[in-house]
Amino acid sequence: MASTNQELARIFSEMAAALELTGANPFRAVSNNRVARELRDLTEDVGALVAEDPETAVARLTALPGIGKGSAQKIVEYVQTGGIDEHRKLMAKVPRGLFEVLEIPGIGPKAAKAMWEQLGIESVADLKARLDDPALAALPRMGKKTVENIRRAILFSEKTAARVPLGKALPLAIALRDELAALPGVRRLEYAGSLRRGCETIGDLDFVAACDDPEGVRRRFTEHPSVTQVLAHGDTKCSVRLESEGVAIQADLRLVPEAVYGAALLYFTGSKEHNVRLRERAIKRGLRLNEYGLFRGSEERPQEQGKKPLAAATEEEIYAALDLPWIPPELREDRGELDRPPPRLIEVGDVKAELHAHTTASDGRMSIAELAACARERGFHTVAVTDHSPSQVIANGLSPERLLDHLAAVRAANDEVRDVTILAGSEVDVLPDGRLDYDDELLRRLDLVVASPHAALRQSPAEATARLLKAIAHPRVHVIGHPTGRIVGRREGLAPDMAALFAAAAEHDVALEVNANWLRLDLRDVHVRGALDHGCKIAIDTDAHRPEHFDLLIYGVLTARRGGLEAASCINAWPAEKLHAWLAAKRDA
Ligand code: DGT
Ligand code: CA
Ligand code: CA
Ligand code: ZN
Repeated sequence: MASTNQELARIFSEMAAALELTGANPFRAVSNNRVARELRDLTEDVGALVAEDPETAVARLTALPGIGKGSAQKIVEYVQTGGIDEHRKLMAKVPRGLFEVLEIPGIGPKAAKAMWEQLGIESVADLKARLDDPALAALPRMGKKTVENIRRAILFSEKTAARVPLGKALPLAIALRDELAALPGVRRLEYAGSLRRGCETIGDLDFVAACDDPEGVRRRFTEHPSVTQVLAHGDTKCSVRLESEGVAIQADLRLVPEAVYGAALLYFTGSKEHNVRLRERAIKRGLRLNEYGLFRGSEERPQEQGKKPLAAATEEEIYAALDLPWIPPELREDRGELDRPPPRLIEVGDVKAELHAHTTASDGRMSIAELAACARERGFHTVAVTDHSPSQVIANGLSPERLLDHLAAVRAANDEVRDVTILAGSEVDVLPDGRLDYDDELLRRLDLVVASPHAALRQSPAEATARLLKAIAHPRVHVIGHPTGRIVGRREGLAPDMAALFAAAAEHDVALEVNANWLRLDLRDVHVRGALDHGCKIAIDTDAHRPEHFDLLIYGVLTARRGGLEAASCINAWPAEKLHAWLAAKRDA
């Protein structure tokens, strides 16, 4: 919960590791780890607790099962002085890099200690350099096979230093899920975790399954062609590393009885913070919630006492027993989702228009007719041609003359088709000072203006705010495209005063885009929430340059769902008449 707790948890974990590496009494390491775990799960902020009254805080902390007087006093010391003396002393004894060595799967404290003391290995880089040294394999409990596993683990961690983007993780997980779900005897099987919540990046994949033949599913999972290493192969949990089409990611599979599938799915979907809220709510009702179900009473592990849960088979019945409606996974982030009825979130099937797409006139690969065919295939009533403006030189942006010709071509193509309306629009650059890249006379001739920032994405927040406010206030602008210009995990983009943008967009009746390309997801989830709180309209567009880009829609929809978007606030989900009337009103104003 509060970051002081997490920071302290990290410090106690570090002390535990350092104690092990220096060969201290093992019980001291164990007890520090227990404190770390307590702190991680604690819902009260220890910072506030200590600030209020240190003595009460010590009493409160020592009442917790894993925290003794000494540890409680260290917690107070940290809050009052910003550090813990013992931690500083321990850290001075152990090289920093050894903690990273400990992170490598398969290397425990004893092994790391031996590498350090006997071979002088102080970092992952040192270890990498010694992988072929027979002295490494000759260390106690090491051996050639372990060294090979370490080598693979190091290579893998280099590949997965970054989290995997949603757009790479989802297709992989869907393929694996569908393959496993088709095995005989599988009753329920779904991906859970951050992926089910639609997060923009994914740490690892989590699957939950209930089946009659667990061994068959376990085998297919651990022997899957994309598996490069099996990390765990137990009765109820298997972990593997997968590599497929340039994606490297860990995947966990949990096998549970069908009767508790809902409880397991709920638990492993998370988020952790949402789960904490649910458990608190259960406790207030004299109940206990864990991955085996919702139980009466307050015992630690009621399932081990042979107790029958009140609810466990489905998520719906667990929420219902907590007097809650089922909450869509995308909202399970402890952002107030328990305190208001969940909205009817937008779905891919609600989207009936693509309002940001490129043709061969600028940097797209589709003709106008091909673009229209893609829209028709998806049952859309409208598609907008929005090629780039002149400033986008590399993207072959259209000069005013070329734009006029292009508009005529789009209108001619529109006259040829019956079932889809092809709108003549433009993706106009918002120049660094907020002016648009075409003059007002030309903009007036367009059915739709998407105004997007592409260059000067490192300007100051104040400049970015002024720039985007100016574009929003322009009377011809319908949509602000990818408002910040960020690229997930690679480019931060603009950092304008978002609340000011939302207020202005609501005032000027300008829609803000969720660009569905998984590299962008811009607006991001929390921005969507902020925009909706201000009464803004949202557009979800794929920014298609090729036919297959229409399939990116799901990522924009997931992001918008995380922000709480309902179909009514999404202009792409409006009926044709409503959308066309809204667009025309700006042009005719
Ligand atoms: P990721 O993998 O980093 O993208 O994020 P998640 O949310 O998938 O996290 P992960 O894979 O560590 O765990 C999956 C879910 O399992 C998580 O969202 C909630 C649940 N979970 C895991 N560990 C804990 C825990 O220590 N406490 C609680 N309450 N829930 C946990
Ligand atoms: Ca995960
Ligand atoms: Ca996991
Ligand atoms: Zn574009």
